[in-house]
Amino acid sequence: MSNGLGVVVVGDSKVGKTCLIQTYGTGQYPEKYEITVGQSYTHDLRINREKIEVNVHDTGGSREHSGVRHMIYNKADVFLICFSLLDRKTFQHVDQFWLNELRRLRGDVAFVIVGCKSDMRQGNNPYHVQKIEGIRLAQELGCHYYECSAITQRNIKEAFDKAVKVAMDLEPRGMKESGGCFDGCFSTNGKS
Ligand SMILES: Nc1nc2c(ncn2[C@@H]2O[C@H](COP(=O)(O)OP(=O)(O)OP(=O)(O)O)[C@@H](O)[C@H]2O)c(=O)[nH]1
Ligand SMILES: [Mg+2]
Repeated sequence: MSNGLGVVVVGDSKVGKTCLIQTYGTGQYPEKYEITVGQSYTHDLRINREKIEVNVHDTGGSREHSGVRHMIYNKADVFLICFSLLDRKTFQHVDQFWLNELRRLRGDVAFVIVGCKSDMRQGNNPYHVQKIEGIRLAQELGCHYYECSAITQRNIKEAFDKAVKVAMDLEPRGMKESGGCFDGCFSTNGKS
């Protein structure tokens, strides 16, 4: 593996991490679900005309893969913490489990929160997570927040670009410093 910039993607099992990464890399939505243990991909990104090599590391969300996952954490310059917009439990785990784990093992980490599967989210479903709830969590935690869909490709490049810029210190980590980037637009009131 080269010395590029490391983006490690974490979150509960089946929230959509692998589909997000593969759609980002290839533009193709994976046809079937396969559990991830650990997988890495290299992409070249252009930021301010500079070519940046980005190593994206996929991880498995299940507890049984935590050993492999913890080794991958050492490769991170920034984390994407993913949850499913269709499953409130996975949203609660963002800070209650994932951020705790990252801080315990890596200290003061840079991260971006990503709500996956926005194509299926319903405004009147109490199990689904609404945009304002994601924004509020990002405001509390002082990070950027994106809602993405691997099916429609909505916001995927934007989320990865932002993570890379945060890792390179080209942009603040989020809300506390800058007003925050929520779902691809700058706003502090939840509207887009
Ligand atoms: N509607 C919708 N479904 C999605 C989306 N992304 C993923 N899925 C579905 O969600 C399931 C899990 O997707 P994965 O990307 O494999 O989930 P994962 O988070 O990588 O899961 P683990 O590897 O087990 O940790 C699959 O059946 C996907 O087809 C999306 O953007 N929209
Ligand atoms: Mg996976």
